[in-house]
Amino acid sequence: MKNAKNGKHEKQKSGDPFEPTRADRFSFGLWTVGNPGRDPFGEAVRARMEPAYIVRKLAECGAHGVNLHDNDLVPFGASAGERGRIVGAFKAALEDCGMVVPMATTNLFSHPVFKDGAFTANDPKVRAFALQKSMDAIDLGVELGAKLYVFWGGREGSEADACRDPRAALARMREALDFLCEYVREQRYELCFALEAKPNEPRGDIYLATTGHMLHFITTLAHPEMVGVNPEVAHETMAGLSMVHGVAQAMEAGKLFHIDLNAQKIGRYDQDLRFGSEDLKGAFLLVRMLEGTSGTVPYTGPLHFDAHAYRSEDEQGVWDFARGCMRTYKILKARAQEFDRDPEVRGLLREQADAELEPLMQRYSKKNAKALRAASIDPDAIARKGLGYEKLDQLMMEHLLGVRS
Ligand code: GLT
Ligand code: MN
Ligand code: MN
Repeated sequence: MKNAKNGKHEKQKSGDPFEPTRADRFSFGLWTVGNPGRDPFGEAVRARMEPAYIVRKLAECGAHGVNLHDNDLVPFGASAGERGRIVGAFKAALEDCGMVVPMATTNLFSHPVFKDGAFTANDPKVRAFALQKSMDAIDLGVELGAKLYVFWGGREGSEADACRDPRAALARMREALDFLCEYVREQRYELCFALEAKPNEPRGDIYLATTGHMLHFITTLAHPEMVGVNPEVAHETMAGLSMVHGVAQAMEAGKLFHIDLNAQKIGRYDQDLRFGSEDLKGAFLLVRMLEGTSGTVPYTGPLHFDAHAYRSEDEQGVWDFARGCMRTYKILKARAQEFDRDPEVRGLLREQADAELEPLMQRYSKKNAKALRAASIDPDAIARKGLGYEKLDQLMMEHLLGVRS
């Protein structure tokens, strides 16, 4: 519905506390709600939607942002004239709906030229083409107002591992990112990079398989301050890892620049399911940490849903899916707030303190080491004491199941 004062599309206030608003910073990719349901075994089940239409529908659902790959908007090989027309129409739609583009990225995986990777391909012409395409896509992202730029190296991997030493792949990846950081600096763009890991699919193995690998790799770059991570629930779960622990490490390092929220069953292909629809406990703990409801510093960046509707759905199912992602996030946030306010939970979580021992462990000195050695500690007495984690976890379950608030 159009606001009479500013003429922009706006959602009506419903009084429903879980209804998403612009202030929630929720975003979707054009490729997410626009996913036509094609998979390796079957054709598309939904028609293509125009980017401007997606923007309008996402705004109606309460999202504040829309993200894109270069070719989600401008077709591969489009002329300068076509690009200008398409980008102009898209900007007008954004303006009309009061929507923003928080993040942009490059499609370095669909065209067959990238069959051996992009930045890590053995053919220098492919690597050069990937850099050309990335510089153009960065210009596009900045033109649309993006402050973050994601690199997901979907094709940067191998099946026949003898084709290249993985160390050469890492060196090429570093060279490409250093090159693009310099490009951004020279253009004076206000843009940071976020690296997204995935262990496999579409390649047998993808280099830099997890958020942890990425965090170390960033320290080897020429401009580590410009580069952070974009962890995805599905990808960390595919690797059999805890998303919450990976995100915690990224937050602690000041490197959580962006996040891809979705859901995933362990041991499956990349499912990109509606946020919270699998592993509800993991989703709860993730939202609790992002929101800092236990008193820690919250994440304040974009909350991006990198997911898509089931293949069983028509267009209505796509918008049900989008609303579902956002509502579940907000419901989990409310549950996490209640959980961390619960006196019984607080009692169980009360930090154990030891005024004598803790100062001795904070920093090594000969004196501290001597005093620590002399301290009397009874390991058997400590071992006999239960920690109450069964009770704590059950309390969390009951908050989650809505019987305790
Ligand atoms: C692709 C992938 C996602 C990435 C996107 C960014 S594209 O859909 O599966 O995980 O985040 O390139
Ligand atoms: Mn995924
Ligand atoms: Mn992703």
